[in-house]
Amino acid sequence: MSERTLSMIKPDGVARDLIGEIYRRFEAAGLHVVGARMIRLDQRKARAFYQVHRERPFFDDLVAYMTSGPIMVQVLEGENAIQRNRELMGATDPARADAGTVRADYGESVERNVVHGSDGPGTAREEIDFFFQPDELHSR
Ligand code: IDP
Ligand code: MG
Repeated sequence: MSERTLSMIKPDGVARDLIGEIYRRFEAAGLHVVGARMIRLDQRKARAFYQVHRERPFFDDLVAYMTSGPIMVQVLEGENAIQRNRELMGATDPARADAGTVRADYGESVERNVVHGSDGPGTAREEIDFFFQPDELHSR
């Protein structure tokens, strides 16, 4: 079933000019980029995006990291896009991520792990709506 997911290239990925490399991996895996934008999150927006983690000890550091520079936000569309993108990303902690995943190849730490991807259909819908209007998305 074709579905959509929200992806972000986090500030460390943009700063290291990994946009093209990561988009190449999406496209090679059959994930179409149907909407994309470069933005810089402010405190309010970063805190809102990561609401579910607000009680975690790393929350303030996470917000500081995510507001430290520009990010790319994109919507990926394809068969099993949510799961497929999570597979390309690898585990949250790059030290535990499978070889060949984005996080294993480029992640510096459990926090600075280069990419975000929605973790299920509900969060995918919410996260896409958080960043994009329907007319900004262009299905293949
Ligand atoms: P995910 O990005 O693999 O879905 P989540 O548990 O949803 O992982 O955590 C969101 C983000 O918060 C992670 O991608 C990472 O940047 C950061 N994070 C998660 N766990 C830790 C931690 O234990 N220490 C520091 N940062 C963390
Ligand atoms: Mg998550």
